[in-house]
Amino acid sequence: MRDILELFDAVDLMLGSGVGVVPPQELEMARREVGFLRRRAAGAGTTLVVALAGGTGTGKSSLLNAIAGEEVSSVSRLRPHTEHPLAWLPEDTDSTVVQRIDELGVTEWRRHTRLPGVAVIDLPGLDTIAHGHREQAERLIAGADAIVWVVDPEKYGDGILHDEFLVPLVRYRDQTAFVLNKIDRIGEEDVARIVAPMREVLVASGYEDPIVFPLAAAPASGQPTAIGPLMAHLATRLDTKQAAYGKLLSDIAATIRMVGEAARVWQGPGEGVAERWRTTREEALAGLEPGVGVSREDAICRVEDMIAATAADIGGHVGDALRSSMGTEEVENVVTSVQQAVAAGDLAAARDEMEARIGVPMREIVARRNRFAALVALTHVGAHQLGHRYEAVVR
Ligand SMILES: Nc1nc2c(ncn2[C@@H]2O[C@H](COP(=O)(O)OP(=O)(O)OP(=O)(O)O)[C@@H](O)[C@H]2O)c(=O)[nH]1
Ligand SMILES: [Mg+2]
Repeated sequence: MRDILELFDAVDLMLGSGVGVVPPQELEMARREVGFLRRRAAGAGTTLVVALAGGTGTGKSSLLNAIAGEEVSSVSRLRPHTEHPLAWLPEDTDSTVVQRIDELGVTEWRRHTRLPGVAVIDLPGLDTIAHGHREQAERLIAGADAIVWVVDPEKYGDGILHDEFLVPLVRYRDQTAFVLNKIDRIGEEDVARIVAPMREVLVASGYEDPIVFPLAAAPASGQPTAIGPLMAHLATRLDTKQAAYGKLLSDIAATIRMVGEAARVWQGPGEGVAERWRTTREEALAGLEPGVGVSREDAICRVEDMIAATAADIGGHVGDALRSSMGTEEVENVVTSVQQAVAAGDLAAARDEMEARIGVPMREIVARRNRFAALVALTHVGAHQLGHRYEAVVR
């Protein structure tokens, strides 16, 4: 794959060939997701969209204000406070990025010239929001290029936030940074005492080498403390294109894996299907020869068993399709007709008929599935290849 548009075209082709292979609901979901990712790709690499996420009251809005150097987001001692996401965008933000944020349902905007190329979205606390809003917050996190996860000395070990958000978001680990806020409330040695176990938990959950910025966005007195390293990380260390493409490609790869799993392409029949059919066909034909003494029922059973075994190997949607397209009645009809040809001494015609009515359609179903599996593998590899091009790790 040479560029991301070529990858999207290949993914579209793969999804197109997934009809009848992937359950319709999953296929539709993947189509929608890929459409969204395509639009996201249009502006990727121009503005870094950073989502501020974390529990309520950890100081996300305060952090945005500290980054902005002025009050752009309302802060309160009362919990929960921020109800709707707020976007802080560079004046010259690419229109496709504006459209992407708009599409994610963000209605509150502030413009800035302070940190060129960086947009920040302040989210409501993830542990307090109602179901519909939670979905929106999840989509904003998924739709951002990078995530800054904010904790405070009280909330750094929240098990629910960890299990429900940090664990599933681990594939964005290269685009995620952590902030331990409110360090003015604790002593310097306590900072290390919190950061060390916090990093350990994150490493255990797959965040290989988590970056943690201890700071105070809104200390009880004075100016924000130790905000510089985070600002520098956003402005320079987090390469916009690399972060954007890394996350985008990880999302594409995840969607490809999702449809692949829905179609069960990772397991399934290998080359054995053709061989198994040939053996079954010949045994059934031999059994139908007059005088052999093997009953017609036996031939039906053999064919049915073979179809059932192949359908079970394939599993899922395609397995069901195979089973229903070759039910007992169809097998009985074929065997009856084949038996007549065998009785008339025309073994070649009998074999042809078995081929035409069972072998060929069955192999077609399997081939359709295998073609789809190949496209899944091809696009998945393509996403990783492109990751190399952009020097981004695709998870
Ligand atoms: N001491 C201290 N207090 C802070 C700091 N940062 C934020 N706070 C206070 O923590 C409280 C919550 O801050 P917010 O910024 O509203 O928190 P939030 O994460 O946006 O909360 P939600 O909008 O409810 O999700 C406020 O009373 C802030 O003044 C800090 O660095 N030090
Ligand atoms: Mg807030």
